[in-house]
Amino acid sequence: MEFFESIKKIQYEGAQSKNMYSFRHYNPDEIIGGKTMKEQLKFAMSWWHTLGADGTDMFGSGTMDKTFGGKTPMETAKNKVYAGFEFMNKMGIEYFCFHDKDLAPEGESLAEFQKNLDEIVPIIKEQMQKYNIKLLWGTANCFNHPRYVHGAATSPYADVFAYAAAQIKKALDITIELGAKGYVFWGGREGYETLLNTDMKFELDNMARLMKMAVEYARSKGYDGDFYIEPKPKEPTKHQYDFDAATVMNFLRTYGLEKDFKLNIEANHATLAKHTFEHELQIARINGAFGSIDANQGDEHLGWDTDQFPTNVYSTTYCMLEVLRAGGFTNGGLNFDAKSRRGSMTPEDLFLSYIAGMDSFALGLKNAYKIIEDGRIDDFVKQRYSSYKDGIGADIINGKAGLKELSDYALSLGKVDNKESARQEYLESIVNDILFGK
Ligand code: XLS
Ligand code: NI
Ligand code: NI
Repeated sequence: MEFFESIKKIQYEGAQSKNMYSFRHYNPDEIIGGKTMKEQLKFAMSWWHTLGADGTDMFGSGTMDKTFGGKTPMETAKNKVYAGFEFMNKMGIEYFCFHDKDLAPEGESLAEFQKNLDEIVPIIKEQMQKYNIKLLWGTANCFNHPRYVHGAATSPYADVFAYAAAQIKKALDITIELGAKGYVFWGGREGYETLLNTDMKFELDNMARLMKMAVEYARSKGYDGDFYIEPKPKEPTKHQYDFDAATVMNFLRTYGLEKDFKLNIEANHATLAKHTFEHELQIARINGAFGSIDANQGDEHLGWDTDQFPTNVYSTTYCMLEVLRAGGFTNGGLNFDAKSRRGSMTPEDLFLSYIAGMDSFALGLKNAYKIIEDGRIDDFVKQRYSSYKDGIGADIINGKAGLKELSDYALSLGKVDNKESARQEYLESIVNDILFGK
């Protein structure tokens, strides 16, 4: 059964093409920076948005049919597998990501949920082999159900902690079974509404405890992939514990988790934290924790996670600059944690949205590589810090000079007038020339 009959496999046609059902910039086999675009970008489909989100919002019901012809929850779950793989195959997407709850209905009990998953996972496995498609990462949805109203690992109630642990164990089993190299923790309800009822230290300790259990369990099963934390400052809780990349690094080091965990940076979460996407990526990179990316974009005018498909090419360029500087993806990739707008409700929109996102990242990759090749920006930054190469600067770096020596040195200087320009506009013009010049 074909679910997207009207659409054929999406091909690369080049920038001149007016066929919107083609890639104009993403040419999977073209080499950029020593690797094919396909290897550099490692695109992934998000199961939840693509096969689940039906346009429901706070003020209205769904505008899209995401049942894929299923008459029962299990039939729908099965059809989603076939529809999802048909979609990925037509898009030329080689990876996907899931929450446990995206794959199968929860049923009436945990046992039933696990039984349902056991029925669906073999079908996924078979489709993965058929299409040569891989799992980028798995995760457990420990935030939707009312039992998680006060948190999962950070719930004050031990039974809830145990339930979350059970979900995570099963999600890890599936992740390992499907051969992924990534497992994500996004703490949807791990945060607080008011400190008046919250023991923050206790909750953070427990959050770390559950992560440690996950690492121990997965390693004992031979899992050698990465664990990721996905920072987000707010939504759904008022204050999420994984606020931003820097906060998460501090958490990981406090609890000795930094060897097993890296970061999964989402563009829209950076926006909510009032950081740029590239800021969050750079924090991850300079801390040796660059892992994976949730590719989407937010809206500067709105205060929530709009999860739009990324089309801002400046943003994809600065993102890919960070990815290239980090040496590229290893176990991670670019997961489209993005959904078509509520008004873009046809199956065609799904394809058009992914094409837009993939082409925008292809442009970003090409631009980022050009910026590095051009070299003027890197040279400028290098030059800017060159006073630390020799003389007193080198003494500071090598630990030869302390406050006493620096004081003696400064007294000998006379006036220090700093008239070195930071050249921001010049640098921004270089970027524009590279992006839009011929
Ligand atoms: C929500 C998050 C979520 C994670 C996976 O804002 O982005 O979708 O990526 O649980
Ligand atoms: Ni995300
Ligand atoms: Ni998000």
